[in-house]
Amino acid sequence: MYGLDNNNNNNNNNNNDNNTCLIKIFLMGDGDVGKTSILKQFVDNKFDDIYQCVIGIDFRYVQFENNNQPIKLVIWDPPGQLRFKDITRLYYKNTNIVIFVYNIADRKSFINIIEWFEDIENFAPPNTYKVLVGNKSDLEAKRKVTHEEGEALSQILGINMFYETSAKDNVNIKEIFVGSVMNIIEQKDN
Ligand SMILES: Nc1nc2c(ncn2[C@@H]2O[C@H](COP(=O)(O)OP(=O)(O)OP(=O)(O)O)[C@@H](O)[C@H]2O)c(=O)[nH]1
Ligand SMILES: [Mg+2]
Repeated sequence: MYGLDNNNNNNNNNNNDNNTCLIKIFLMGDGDVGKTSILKQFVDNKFDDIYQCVIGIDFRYVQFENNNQPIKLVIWDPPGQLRFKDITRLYYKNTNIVIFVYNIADRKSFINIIEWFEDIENFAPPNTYKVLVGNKSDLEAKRKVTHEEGEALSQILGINMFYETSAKDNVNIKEIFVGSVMNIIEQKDN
């Protein structure tokens, strides 16, 4: 399930442990929704108010253990402006998990999830595990998308998991990564 392999480390790391499970995760969504902030909060436990424009596709490695099984995540973070470009499609061609991110205070970013989703349906493996994330949940006063709408969209699209998060306040950030990874590992073991 979900295209998971053991022992498929590439040459970008020095980890030669054959038992390591490598999981590829791809963040996706409009510019300014908070993809880089979510990744930074997860990996570094930090949040910046200042928006830093990233030109290329960035990635981070995270390693942890589950029942003595080393798990390595490689998380790809493309800028939203690289929308539907062949270059980004190359990265999600062999992804295990896609995290679709919108901003709960920006309705357009929510509507655009449908287009991001269609691109994944067309170019990613059919068994890709999908997560929908409504970020910036701390901006309650500026909310333009209800929690129910997020949940409904995830059901309509057949998305596996839905969360509202705040990269700023560190709400549900660990859950989206660890929760989805644990789910695909359980599926694999069954
Ligand atoms: N209030 C609030 N602001 C956030 C949150 N997450 C990100 N931001 C802010 O939103 C802006 C954009 O965040 P980024 O993480 O750079 O957004 P992005 O999706 O990576 O944008 P691109 O790389 O252009 O696609 C920054 O000013 C962040 O500080 C959040 O949870 N709450
Ligand atoms: Mg970014």
